[in-house]
Amino acid sequence: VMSNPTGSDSYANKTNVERDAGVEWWRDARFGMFIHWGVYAVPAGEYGGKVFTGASEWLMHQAKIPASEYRHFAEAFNPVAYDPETWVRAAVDAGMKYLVITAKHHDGFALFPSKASTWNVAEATPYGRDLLGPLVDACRRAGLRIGFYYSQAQDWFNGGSVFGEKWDPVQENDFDAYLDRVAIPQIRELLTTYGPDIPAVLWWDTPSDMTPDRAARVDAAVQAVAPGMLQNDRLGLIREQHPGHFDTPEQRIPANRPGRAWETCMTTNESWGFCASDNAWKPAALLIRQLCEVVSQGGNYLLNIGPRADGTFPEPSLAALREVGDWMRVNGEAVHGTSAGPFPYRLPWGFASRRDRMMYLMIDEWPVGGLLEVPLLDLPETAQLLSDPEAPVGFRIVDNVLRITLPASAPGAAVCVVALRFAAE
Ligand code: JFZ
Repeated sequence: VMSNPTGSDSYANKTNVERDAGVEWWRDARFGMFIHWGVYAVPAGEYGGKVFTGASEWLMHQAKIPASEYRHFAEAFNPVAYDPETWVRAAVDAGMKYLVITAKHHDGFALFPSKASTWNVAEATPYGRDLLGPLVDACRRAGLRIGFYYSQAQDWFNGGSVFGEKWDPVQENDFDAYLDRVAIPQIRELLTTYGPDIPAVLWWDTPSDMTPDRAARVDAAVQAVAPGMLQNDRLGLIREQHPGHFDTPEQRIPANRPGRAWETCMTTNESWGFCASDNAWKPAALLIRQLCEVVSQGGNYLLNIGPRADGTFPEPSLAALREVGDWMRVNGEAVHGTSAGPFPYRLPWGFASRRDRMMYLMIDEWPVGGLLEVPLLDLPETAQLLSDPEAPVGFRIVDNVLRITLPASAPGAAVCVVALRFAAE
């Protein structure tokens, strides 16, 4: 229980099994969609005739735009083409099991109606109504879990924390007053408006100015309405006492850490929010390889989309999602419900995951002549290529190494999965 970080029920005193209670669905999911959406999709990384590269959701900060100017982007934010069913279908078809959306990012703009600040979609935009509710409903219908990203500390518009130098008088505010006036009431709104299991996750971020005391205050507000709420490690609590339920190594894939849940978030190009000048789209084959590597090390992969201001996904990210989905329909059993494979590092040919008696070899570098060497001493009962179950696959143990004989050349460009089934113990 996070509200009592120093008591006997503190995180530090819990076993890994206790720590994981409530996290099982999340671990089994393995693959989710991150969505960064807000009024920053209107300027899309451009201001005053200047193009800003990097994270477009940071434009207000990068270009030092005063709140009185920045609010004009909200007047142009009218996502009439927003159709949450389409978003959810894209996620489900890609093999994703959950979705995390920016309820409020660092620019302080809320995608939901809020009594705590008029800087929200219902009051500051011509669209004039909630964006989260319809998405929650679409997720529910599709059996997708939905989590909320909430920038609890940084808020450049409502008097919260500012990274580096301030540039607007609205930022000269008492941080504790901001927490009480905006952050905590909005968190309560998010936890009480959409139903008992919504959100499924709270995704905190960049806890600058969040002392452990302040973090405990925010957490107490969470626990009061949603005890046990699944949270990431970016609230700002003292790590040894309660680091949240999962780590969030960002844009990077760490080595195997059994016992501790974690999630790597990645962008489909280089920005999180929609950025008109960013054409550095990652090929689907790379996204698939990253997913495999994360899963092989026991983590979750949260793949980000930055929707346009009109409410649609950029075509290149839709194309990537479709390709990932094609791969997942064939190979998804190597991802969903699996845990880390036995190798805490990359093998010359790729990665491995496992579930019960199954082990999945995820091959991204086809071995010369199709001769795959796996440092294992157990002989499987069966070995099968998921993309071509009829293809002959030989296996035997030679010199303490499991040798698998595959077709001489790779059947396709993307990661190819060999499923091994071992005898019951
Ligand atoms: C944060 C945000 O500032 C950013 O806009 C985006 O929402 C991203 C998902 O999270 O940026 C970070 C947070 C943590 C690290 C790097 C960027 N980190 O731990 O390296």
